[in-house]
Amino acid sequence: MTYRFKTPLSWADVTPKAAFLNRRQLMAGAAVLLATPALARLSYTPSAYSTDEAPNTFEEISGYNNFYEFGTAKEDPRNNSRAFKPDPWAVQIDGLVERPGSYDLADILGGVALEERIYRLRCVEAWSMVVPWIGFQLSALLDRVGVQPGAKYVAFETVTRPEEMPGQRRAILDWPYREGLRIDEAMHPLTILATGLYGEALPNQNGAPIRLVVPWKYGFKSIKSIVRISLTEGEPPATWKQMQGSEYGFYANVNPEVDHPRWSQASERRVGAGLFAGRVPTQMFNGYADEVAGLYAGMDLAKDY
Ligand SMILES: Nc1nc2c(c(=O)[nH]1)N[C@H]1C(S)=C(S)[C@@H](COP(=O)(O)O)O[C@H]1N2
Ligand SMILES: [Mo]
Repeated sequence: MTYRFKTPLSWADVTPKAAFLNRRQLMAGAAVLLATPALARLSYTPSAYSTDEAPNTFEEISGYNNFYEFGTAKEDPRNNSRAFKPDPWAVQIDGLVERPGSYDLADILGGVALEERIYRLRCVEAWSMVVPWIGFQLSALLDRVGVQPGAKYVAFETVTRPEEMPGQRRAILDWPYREGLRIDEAMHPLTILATGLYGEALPNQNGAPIRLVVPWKYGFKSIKSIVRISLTEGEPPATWKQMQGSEYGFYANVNPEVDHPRWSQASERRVGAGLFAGRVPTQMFNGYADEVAGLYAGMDLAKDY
């Protein structure tokens, strides 16, 4: 990692590692932290939004990925992303905003407080993990650039760099990868932009240097390596919906009662859980129903999947 984050807190201001270790006396988590002391650490505070479930190991989180820009096999993103350069980085913010422009990542990070958010991640393919993200609420950034009253959606775009992303040299998807949220979903406190995990800058394969995380939705909504955020009036294009709209909707809320046309969504395989664990039941809104069910009051979730 060659780049540094500018944060309002210094490392001495918080004791995230101690807090982290106290919270989970798990040898697996501790071993990962202790095994990587050399890398630059980010300053952050713990969050009440974190789950108490045991996080997956760094090895699992950074070795089993979906990031088709680097290939479609789970090990491709790690193996094929070594030449990707997440620094320097800028995000264009435009559309229905008061202060549009190209924002350097350092500028964005200078105005936010990083938090650790330990979230469940549920892929539409019916596997899941628990990831200790480092990030900040998307709402903090949107408030800073000023959302105009007419904005009803937020659109996101991944970087286009076929020279660094071998998957983009093939027509696997309609590049660039695009995703979107309704404005109330984007402003929800659970919705974050992640810049790290396990206390360190994001590995390239996890969407360096900045990616979306929306924990109550299927993983494909959590778009990686973002270079553009646009506030729009109409529903923005979403890559998987455009590709196969009968299987992947705009909302993509985790829902054990609405099956994928080709497989059940009632249960999931927790990656790395071993032979004993088997499958665990999938929870409504991935376990975040108390926080987000109200966003969808009156909607038919089988129709607006
Ligand atoms: N740009 C981009 N973002 C992406 C994807 C992708 O292929 N390209 N895959 C999505 C899918 S399907 C999932 S499950 C998550 C996986 O995130 P992870 O590899 O960090 O676990 O990233 C999402 N974001
Ligand atoms: Mo996914």
